[in-house]
Amino acid sequence: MSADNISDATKHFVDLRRHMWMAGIEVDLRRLIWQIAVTGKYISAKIHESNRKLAGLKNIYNEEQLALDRSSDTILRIQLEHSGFVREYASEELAETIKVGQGDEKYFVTADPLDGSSLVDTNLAIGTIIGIHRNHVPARGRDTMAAALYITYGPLITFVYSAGKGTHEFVLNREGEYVLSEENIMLKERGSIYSLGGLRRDWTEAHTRYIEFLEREGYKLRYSGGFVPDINQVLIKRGGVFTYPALKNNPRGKLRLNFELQPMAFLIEQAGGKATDGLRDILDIPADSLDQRNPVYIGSRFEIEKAREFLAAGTE
Ligand code: AFP
Repeated sequence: MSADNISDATKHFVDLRRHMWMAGIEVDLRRLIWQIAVTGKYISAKIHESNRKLAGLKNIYNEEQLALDRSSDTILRIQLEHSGFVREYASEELAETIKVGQGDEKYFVTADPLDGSSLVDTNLAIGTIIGIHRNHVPARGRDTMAAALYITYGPLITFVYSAGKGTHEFVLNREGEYVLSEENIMLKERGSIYSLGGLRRDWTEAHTRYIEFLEREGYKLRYSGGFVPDINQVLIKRGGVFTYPALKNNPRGKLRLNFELQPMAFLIEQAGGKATDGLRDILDIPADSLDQRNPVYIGSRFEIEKAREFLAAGTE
């Protein structure tokens, strides 16, 4: 489906299910994506419930935060068990991949059920990140990924998905429907914002030179500390870069390949952008373990190519 198919006047009447059907996405995959979208509403309800409790119990915040991560994971796992399309489930909250199907289902799902949960008390946006694979995980993303999506819980709840036919955004309306808001999102060649993880004092020289280059070019700093809203910003503003680099004391960076980086790389590539660890495309990196971490530079093409150049020069 091309961006011209649905005009601004009519797109608010196209809901997620109809969009996936019109785009010709395979029936089991679109049912699974729909099931996850519905699950987003339950997780959002849990966040609201938890926030009310937190208001009066700030001193036990850490325990409450853990409970919220865990309950989001449980909600998601139960929904996937009931979907009938998922064989195995891997979650940032679990040490191992678990079986949720009978053994003949088509899909393998990875999840960061509630990314950025340390931001709940500040009322900044947080999110759920999902990867849908055709084979076992851990895996090299380009070999196995069928779809990816994230949900943002912010002033609005938005749902961004790609099943390999572009990247599209939906907004949950007051009637509880996900309606199309941005179809076939395409990043520009370059953007004007940068989002920087890690402490500056821990950056490598090559990374520091890259950031100084962006600063000379006039990039504006935009970092919330939540991967989902930070990536969403690059996508919706049509460009820029998010990076969580290799650090001097931690060369693998912070973010997890299977749970965070692969799904976002899939969505950004489908939107015409790029994602790299500095040398390889994120989707080309073999995953050896579930908790594998990698550095990341993700966003519009110009900034990611520049990151590659600066990092390559740094190793010469
Ligand atoms: P939490 O889920 O513990 O809040 O971590 C969030 C996160 O994994 C990701 O959403 C951010 O991009 C990254 O951490 C922020 O890390 P710093 O706190 O080091 O900036």
